[in-house]
Amino acid sequence: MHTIVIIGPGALGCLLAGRLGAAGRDDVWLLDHDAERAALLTRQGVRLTEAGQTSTILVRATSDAGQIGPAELVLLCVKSYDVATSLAGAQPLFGPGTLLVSFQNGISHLDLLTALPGPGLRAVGVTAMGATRTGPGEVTFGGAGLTRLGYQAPADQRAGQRLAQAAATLTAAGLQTEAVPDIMNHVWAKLLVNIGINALTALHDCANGGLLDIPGARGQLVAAVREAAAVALAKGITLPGDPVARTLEVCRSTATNISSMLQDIRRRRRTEIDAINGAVVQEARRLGLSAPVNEDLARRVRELARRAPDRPVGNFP
Ligand code: KPL
Repeated sequence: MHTIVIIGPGALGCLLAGRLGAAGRDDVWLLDHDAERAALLTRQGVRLTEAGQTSTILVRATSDAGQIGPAELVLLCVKSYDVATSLAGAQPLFGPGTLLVSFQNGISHLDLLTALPGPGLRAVGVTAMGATRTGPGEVTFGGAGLTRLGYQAPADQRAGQRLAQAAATLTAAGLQTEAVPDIMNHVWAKLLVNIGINALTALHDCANGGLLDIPGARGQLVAAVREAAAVALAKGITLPGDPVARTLEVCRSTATNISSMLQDIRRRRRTEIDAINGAVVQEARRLGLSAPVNEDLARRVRELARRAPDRPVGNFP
């Protein structure tokens, strides 16, 4: 039995904790910076709704990583801007044999992941699973999708085996997962979808599918994705298929979803704009390019977030 710690009880964190807890093969913990919520999660467990059926899975939650001690596998499921603080608070979990897999939107946290003190093995996860948090410890599993894990730089055989084991553990818990050698291509492929959808749904205050119908929105989406794809190509990233077609397809397949950025704006929470469109602008600069469309989107979302307290709060799940 291994110790597995999920950091962050958001939608993905609760889904992973619920599924790994239900599999019953490992000692599963949730690490939450909020001690009161951690106590609530330990009392009530994780409530996972799938295909209309809700099950409760008991997991142990704590705000004190010292209570858990060194873990074999740590899954970091916090927002990109919380990565540094979360890693600092999680140090007691890390030893030379600990594998950390970090799941965030965007790319701004990737350098931090390698630079900050932490575990011996550090990988990145990209998931296509759909999960929505409906309350503390409550999550609805909206759709199965492949999860990919990989190292940012080529790894040795032992590191490769550890990643394959982690993928097997998640797959055995019913979450189809693969270890891949080209994770950065997948990180960028997902980034481009978020580039095309998140900021624009926040600015137009619409569900993902709305971008296909609102006059002008589709053109803005195409311009933002094309511009970011040029940055990706200049960086040597290989994109699977046409990123514009893929983003439009995600608008269709998630037509009624409220994007995470629009949810953040409506809930008056910090957005991930700096990790998504803002990060592409930075990356473009590093490469001697410019990204005016994404720069403009990032500026407008930051402005919207500043004005958000005065806006009426719309309906959202
Ligand atoms: O990942 C998403 C997000 O909202 O952050 C998309 C794919 C846009 C789905 O809503």
